[in-house]
Amino acid sequence: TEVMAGNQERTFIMIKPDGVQRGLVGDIIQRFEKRGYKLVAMKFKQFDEAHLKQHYIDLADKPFYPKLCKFMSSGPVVPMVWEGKDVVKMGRAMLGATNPLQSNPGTIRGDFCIDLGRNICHGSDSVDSANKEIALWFDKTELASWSMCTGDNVYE
Ligand code: RTP
Repeated sequence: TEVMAGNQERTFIMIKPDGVQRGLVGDIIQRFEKRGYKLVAMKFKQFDEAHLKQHYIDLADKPFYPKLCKFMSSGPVVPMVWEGKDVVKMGRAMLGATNPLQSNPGTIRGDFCIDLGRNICHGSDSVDSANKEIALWFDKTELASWSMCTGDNVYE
């Protein structure tokens, strides 16, 4: 396997149906862009319940699994791949805690959410799950190869 440069870590971020319906797509994308991360792939599409069941397979034994998968397939979502240094951990920090009651103001959830089941975005919790999720949501040919025009201004 290829050796990845330190700034080529990738994460899977997804705007959920509630985030789309509330008109927060632009704001969420903008936060990742402004931070300096690179967009590698993105879709705008409604997916079926079977696909969401696969995405959340690790939660299959939780009581909220069926309603979560049903909600997530109730409207279009925006699955994305973002790339950059420590983007998995930083992505989670930018999203804020899963439960909005614990998400700090300034985070995406801390600024826009009230309810756990309507927390508007998803982010991979490890490099390992990021790789799995990216493979589930995107074909290799859908991952764009391009260079940002940031020169040496984002990374020293
Ligand atoms: P996500 O995958 O969406 O980024 O969230 P997470 O890892 O922070 O949280 P996880 O525990 O994996 O739960 C996934 C999503 O399920 C919903 N949830 N509902 N008790 C409940 O009703 C409950 N618990 C979790 C949340 O929308 C959470 O983001």
